[in-house]
Amino acid sequence: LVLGVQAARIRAVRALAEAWADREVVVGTAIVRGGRLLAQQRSYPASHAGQWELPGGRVEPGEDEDEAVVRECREELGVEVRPTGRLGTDVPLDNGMLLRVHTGELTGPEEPAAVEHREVRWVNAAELPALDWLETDRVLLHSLRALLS
Ligand code: 9L3
Ligand code: MG
Repeated sequence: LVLGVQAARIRAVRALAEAWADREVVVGTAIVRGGRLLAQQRSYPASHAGQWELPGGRVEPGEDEDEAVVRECREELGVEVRPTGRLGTDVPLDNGMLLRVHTGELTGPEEPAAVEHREVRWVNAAELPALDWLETDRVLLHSLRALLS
């Protein structure tokens, strides 16, 4: 009986892990330069307009996460970024996907621009908590702050 219960537990944990691993990923990008993090202010949807987030978006079919980071930073900011690693934990999104944050550095001469956003801003560690972050991105503030110190 004990072994049966254990086996059932193991199956349940494995099923949960697989369901989690199957979730689609939205990448976020933590770009740091000179002790400041690049944040962008959303202009849509209305429910999130005015709130701040890390640049990024859905990983498209056939793309890996690094490629999604590079593409999203081009589309949203008009900059070239080199992905350098991962930051913090995955954050579950309301739509069933996972927000997964990568770190990156600017490699080109372009300055980030608010292409489809309201504003972009370089923020230091002290300014970080005062921004009205999306709830999902705010989860990562401790990790983001550590990146800046
Ligand atoms: N999202 C949350 N935090 C972020 C990003 C880039 C995205 N840093 C959420 C907002 C949307 C979904 O992920 O619900 C898809 O993002 P987008 O394609 O609207 O950027
Ligand atoms: Mg986006």
